[in-house]
Parts: sequence; C-alpha cells; structure tokens
Amino acid sequence: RPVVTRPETQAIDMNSRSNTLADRDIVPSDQTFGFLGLGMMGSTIVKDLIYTKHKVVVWNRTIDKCQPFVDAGAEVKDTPMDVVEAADIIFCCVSDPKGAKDLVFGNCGVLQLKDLRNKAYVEMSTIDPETSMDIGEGIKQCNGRYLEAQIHGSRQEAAEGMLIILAGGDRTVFEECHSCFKTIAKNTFFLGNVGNACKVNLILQTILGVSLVGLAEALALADRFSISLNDIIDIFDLTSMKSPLLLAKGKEMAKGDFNPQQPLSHMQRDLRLVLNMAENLDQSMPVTSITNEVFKHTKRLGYSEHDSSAVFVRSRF
Ligand code: NA7
Repeated sequence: RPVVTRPETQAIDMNSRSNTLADRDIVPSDQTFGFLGLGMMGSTIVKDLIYTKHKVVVWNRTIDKCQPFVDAGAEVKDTPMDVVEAADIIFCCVSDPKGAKDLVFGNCGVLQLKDLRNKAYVEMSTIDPETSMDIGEGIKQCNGRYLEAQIHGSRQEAAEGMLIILAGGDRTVFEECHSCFKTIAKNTFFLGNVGNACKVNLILQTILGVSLVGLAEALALADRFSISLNDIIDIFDLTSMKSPLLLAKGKEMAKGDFNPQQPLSHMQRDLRLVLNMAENLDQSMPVTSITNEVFKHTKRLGYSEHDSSAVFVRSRF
C-alpha cells in the first residue's frame, strides 16, 4: 500500500477575519460564553467571538491550543467543569458523540457541578439525536437549559462566517445566543424539540456523502478513458447538475488536493450515525450503506484526516 502523507495541520490565524463580519453590525451579548473544544471549527468560531467582543472562557483537552486565545483576551480553565462555573452559556464543539458525552458525564465534566441553575449548555459537536437527548436530559436534571446547535458547513465556510446553524431544544437559549450565531453563521434555524436539528444535519450530510461518491466514481471513469478531468468539470459547470460544492470538490479531485475542509473521518462518522438512525426505524438505505463502505475503505487507505474528496483516490483503484 503506498505511504500516504498526512495533511499539514494548519495553525489558526488569529488575525484573519471573515469579510462578512463588518456588515453584520453585531452587538455582543453581555453574558459570559464558555467554549469546550478548540479544534479547527472551535478555534475559528472562538476567534470571531473574541473579535466581536464577546466575553469568552475556553478549555481544550490539549491545553497548548488555548494559548493564542488567552493572548487574544479569553480566559482559560483547567477542566470543563471550571468553564461551566465561570460562564453563563457554554458551547461544546468536539469530534464525535463519545467526546461530547465524556465532556458532560465524565470526570471533571459539566454535570460534576450538580446545580446548573442559570446555566445553559449548547452542543455544537455533530451528534445523533439519541446522544443529544441524553445530554439534554442530564443538563435538565441539574436544572440547566439545553440547546443543540448543529453547525452545517465546511471549515472554509466557518472561516467566512457562513455556517448554517440548525438548533433544537430550549428556545430562550437560542435567543440568548443570537449575537454569537450572527457572528458565525449566515442562517440560523430553530427546529423545535431536541433531536430535530441533529436529524436535519445528518440528513444533509447523507446528501453530501452520496453525492461525493457519485462524483468520485464518475471522474475515476473519465480518468480510465484518459479524458481530461478539467474538461469534464468545465462541461459539468454548464449543466443544470452543477452546484458550487460539487464543482469545488471536482476541482480538488482533479488536482489531487485534499486539504481538509470536511475531514473524511467526519464524513464517515456522519454516515455511520445516519445508518444507526435508519436501523432503528427499519428504514432501508442501501446507497448510503455502500457510500459508508466506500468512505470506510478510504479511511483504511490512510485518508482519514484528508478532505472527504479524497474518496476519489479509492475510486481510481
Ligand atoms: P478537529 O479539528 O478534529 O478538533 C476536534 C476537537 O475535539 C479538538 O478540540 C479535540 O481536542 C476535541 N476532542 C476530541 N475528542 C475529545 C474527547 N474525548 N474529549 C475532549 N475533547 C475531545 O474537529 P473540528 O473542529 O473540525 O470539528 C469539531 C466538531 O464541529 C465536529 O463534530 C464537526 O462535525 C463539527 P484535542 O485538541 O485533540 O485535544
């Protein structure tokens, strides 16, 4: 098997700003916002929250990642529990449902505080509806308020303040987060009960995953015929099938540039969550099942941390 080079980890540029921020006329809430998880998404969001003058308290498992935010004016805490103590509204943005649950139910986790009166917890990590309901129940049992706020969009869209927020749960929390959501997103939807936003997010991810595998297979076939991939993309651009995302992903596949905007491991996680949801409903999803297998295999080839468009590499075999 060829050795695959991991994509370079890009350091967060604390000085970069999305062009959209200047036009949004943001009046920061005077509440204190906690933030758990400073990965690529979390970092980008917190950077913009600090820029728009929100009071922010942060924590990250790898503590070194907090330093640039402290330099920019945030406070750092040693544990998730300490962040909850110091903040009014706490956002969480980590890799997966297990990480999200650990931060709430684990050692030094949110629920160690026991009394969450006057606190609100906002889950931004991509999770399934059951996990969200479990977290929501735990928070409510300690008298806290809970909102799931799933963030739909790529890392580039996060950097441009162009995410879409899909929220469900406590409407008062949704409203209190208005200035934060306005900072990071172009659209925000309140979808009712806890679980609904997770379902909608995962449904959108299903469309994305299946589309990417279709695109990769078609381009791989073109490649076998030695037809220029750039020509295919130029013609595709003139058709009614075109979409900005498929055009961008097609270009990345043609160039072999898999800089992670939507990491492949996240895409496969989402498909796994979708299939679990469908399983519980006896809903048949044969195409999504195969799509999941394709992404799983691409992960095994070493492309977990690359962009989801790296699925093209597997299609070429
Ligand atoms: P990244 O850049 O892969 O970052 C993942 C973050 O999650 C990072 O801060 C990790 O901490 C943290 N993490 C992962 N597992 C855990 C556990 N078990 N406990 C605590 N913290 C954890 O992902 P993105 O920022 O692109 O995406 C984050 C979410 O937003 C994801 O759900 C997307 O779908 C939407 P580390 O720095 O490794 O110590």
